[in-house]
Amino acid sequence: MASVEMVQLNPMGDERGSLIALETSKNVPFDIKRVYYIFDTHTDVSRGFHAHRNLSQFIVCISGSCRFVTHDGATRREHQLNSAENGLILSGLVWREMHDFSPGCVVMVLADQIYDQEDYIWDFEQFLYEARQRRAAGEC
Ligand code: T46
Repeated sequence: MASVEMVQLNPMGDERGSLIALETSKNVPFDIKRVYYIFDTHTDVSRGFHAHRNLSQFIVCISGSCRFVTHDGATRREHQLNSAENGLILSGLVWREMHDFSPGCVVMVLADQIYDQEDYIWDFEQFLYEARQRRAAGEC
């Protein structure tokens, strides 16, 4: 089942500032096996341009902003990631691209699988083909 969902996170603030906790089963809907973060991206480049066959991710732009594009095989969506108080949850077969990085943008990603190069689909037509196959099989 492919799914793309933007969620609001609740900061626990006091006079010193803000803090957001991400916890499995509380606001992260999977067991976290890997965390990575994307930073120092040049503002004139785009990233991603692939899908994953078996991966769920929780994506938070913790500083700066970028434009995140998703495609679930039927619908293309654009998401402005510009707040540490928003999380983008992707699961199932979802194409993703990242564009328009601001200077100093930091994107943190929690994932339910360890890194596996074999999980990537780099070709958009192949992605659409596999997404259609899954839909025909009633998987999404
Ligand atoms: C995604 C978006 C948001 C690793 O060694 N371990 C890792 O866990 C990852 C994610 C990457 N790498 C290596 C592989 C490449 O040599 O780091 C290099 C850059 O990775 P990649 O080209 O996949 O980065 P992005 O920014 O295009 O995409 C990444 C994730 O791969 C992807 O799953 O959803 O961030």
